[in-house]
Amino acid sequence: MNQRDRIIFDLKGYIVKPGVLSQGEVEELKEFVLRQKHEPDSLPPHQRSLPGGAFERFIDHPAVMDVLHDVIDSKTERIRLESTFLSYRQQGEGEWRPHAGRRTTNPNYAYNFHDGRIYAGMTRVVWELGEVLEGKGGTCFISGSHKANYNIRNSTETSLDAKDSGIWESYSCPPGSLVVFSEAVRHSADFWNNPHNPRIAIFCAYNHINVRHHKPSFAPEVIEGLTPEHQRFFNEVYHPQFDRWQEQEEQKQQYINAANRLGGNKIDRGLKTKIKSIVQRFR
Ligand SMILES: O=C(O)CCC(=O)C(=O)O
Repeated sequence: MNQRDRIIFDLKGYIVKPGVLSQGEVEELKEFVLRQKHEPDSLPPHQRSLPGGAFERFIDHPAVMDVLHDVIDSKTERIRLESTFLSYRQQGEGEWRPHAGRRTTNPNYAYNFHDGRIYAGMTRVVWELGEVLEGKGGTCFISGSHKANYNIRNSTETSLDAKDSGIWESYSCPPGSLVVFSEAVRHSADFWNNPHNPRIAIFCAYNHINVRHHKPSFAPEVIEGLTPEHQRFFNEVYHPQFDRWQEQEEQKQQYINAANRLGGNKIDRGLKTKIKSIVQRFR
């Protein structure tokens, strides 16, 4: 992320990156998710729901990882994708349901800043595949509320939550834009009111590999159909150091096998003793 985006994300709890995708990419993705919605049986089983099929390469799209590396963890192996869904709204559809907001120690979506960097928990990445007009149905935010000190969730000042309270923000953006927000910021869906097009948005919830907010609900065949690099985003909640131990164990075994093979050959006795002692040390 560039410094400007970092500052804005920290200040507001969300950023909008307009026009990240080309028109061709938007059309391809839109057509695909609408096919998943309307004719899933026309697709092979591993592509019938998100994150499968044409969406797969967007799991770790460079523009997404650029933000997540700065707000969740600098290492891709420590980032999980725990939920994806399509939000499709026609004119008039939607709801006003403010939620989250305020400082929280809940590790699922706590927002922290420490030692010069952001440590966000659950972070929503939204691919807006249609045009969004400000105040006409895009996600709404109370800017800065991820750091609010007063309890704005159960506030007696309920008027804060009214859409016309004057503290809610929204955005305009062209198709193919990215909206990224901390789940800790107070936000709400809205009623879609753009006469030109429906809302077609793909919502993704990323999190640190050590925590999870959502109950897992991905279709196993979809995850199995992804490449190993993408499957990694759907690992269980654990620390990736366990992967490294397993890798080290496997490597050790390979050395032992290679050394044993070598030791079986006709070679200098001194070298054989050396190999034996190395194998001994590995055990
Ligand atoms: O539908 C929207 O615009 C917002 C969805 C939402 O509230 C959420 O992802 O937590």
